[in-house]
Amino acid sequence: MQAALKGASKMTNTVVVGAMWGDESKGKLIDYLAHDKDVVVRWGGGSNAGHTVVVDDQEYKLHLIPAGILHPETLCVVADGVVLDPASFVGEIEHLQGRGVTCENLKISGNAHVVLPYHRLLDELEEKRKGKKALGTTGRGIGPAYQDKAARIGIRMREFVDPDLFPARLTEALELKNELLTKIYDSPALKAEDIIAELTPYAEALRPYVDDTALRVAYAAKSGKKVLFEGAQATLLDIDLGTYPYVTSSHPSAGGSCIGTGLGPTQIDQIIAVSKSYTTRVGAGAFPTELENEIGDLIRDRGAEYGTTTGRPRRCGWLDGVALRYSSLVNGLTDLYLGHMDVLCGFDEVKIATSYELDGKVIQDFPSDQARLSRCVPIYQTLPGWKEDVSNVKNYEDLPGNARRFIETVEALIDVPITMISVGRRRDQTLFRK
Ligand code: 2SA
Ligand code: MG
Repeated sequence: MQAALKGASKMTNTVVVGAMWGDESKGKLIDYLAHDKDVVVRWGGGSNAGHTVVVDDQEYKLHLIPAGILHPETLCVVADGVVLDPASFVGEIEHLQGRGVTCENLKISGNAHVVLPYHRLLDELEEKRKGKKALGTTGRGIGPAYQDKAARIGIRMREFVDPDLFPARLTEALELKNELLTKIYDSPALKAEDIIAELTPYAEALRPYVDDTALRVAYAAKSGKKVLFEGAQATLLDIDLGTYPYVTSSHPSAGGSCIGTGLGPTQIDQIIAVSKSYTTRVGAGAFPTELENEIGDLIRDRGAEYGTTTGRPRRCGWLDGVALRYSSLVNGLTDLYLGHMDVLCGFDEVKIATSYELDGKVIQDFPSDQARLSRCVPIYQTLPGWKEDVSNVKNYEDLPGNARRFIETVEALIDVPITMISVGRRRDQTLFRK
């Protein structure tokens, strides 16, 4: 760590968020932006996230480790707001190391909370209990882990890797969990000694990575280093700003990037959201532009719309410009990165929802609550499609006119510049407009 420094940084600290309900291919943009950043920070979520990064035709699937790990010089930080599943994290480190990726620059906040076996179990049991009202969680124990954090009974990484603290903390926490398991869910009690024995090897493996990351990030930024905040999940899954209760339990919107990471809001000068040129959602909850027909199926097939984490088929629909405008506003976006333009080619016409009809009235603004959103019917602007394959296009000007028209229509609708466009999964399939 460094001592206090005089003089200010020139900033260029960038936040990347998912614009809609996730799976926007943030990993590709993060990988691209990471090459000239010094620090990459993951601020929230857990192994419910999944980023696929393709480098030289090699595919890397990352869940908890920031995508910056593929750049050996970059400091990769798992910050306070993350809930970390030890087995999953160690598995990821081993997988990366097995493929020649060094994890020496990886740091985990001692304040990050641990996802324990009972969190996964309770996630599963609670979904079953809800039956038809299930949220469609990823089953990774995320909600129950954040519940314990908010209730101030969670176990943090620093305690987890300390053999003098963890057994007592776990035994204490388990008393309450066993009450829940046996009395509410009619499930057998768990034994503390079994969990301790199962997790001790992971605690040992993770101990060297645990650090005071907020200070490390703050000092790095102060000394002029550039920080990239890597969002997981997406804005409409934010526990406050999203489509509650069909949300995750963290803050994936841009504001969340400042919580527990070491940088304050004044130090962020670029906020980029990633959106596809259509919309997808996994799990339950309202989705006004969903296409439960052959067009939706075609988008799913062409876009390989299946979850990185759970393999679940994603619900697909036309681009929801009303939701995207909301996301642009509440994130304070400086840029939008529009992806999957290659998937959208081949249609005679393509559509963008520009407003909704709600209870007989036309509305322009996105209602983020489930009750109103589920009654919204999208009103579309229809545009001519493009048949040309765009996956090898290198310059914006060389895109088919109808593809450019689509992009410029979205841009006008959200009033945020679309500065980057993706036409394929590889690093080189990206067009820049600045
Ligand atoms: P949870 O498990 O408690 O966070 O689930 C609550 C809701 O949040 C949704 N959710 C997601 N939606 C899209 N992508 C997610 N992550 C993976 C990824 C997707 C995957 O980033 O690729 O692999 O399936 C993600 N994580 C949570 C979830 O569907 C619930 O609606
Ligand atoms: Mg994803």
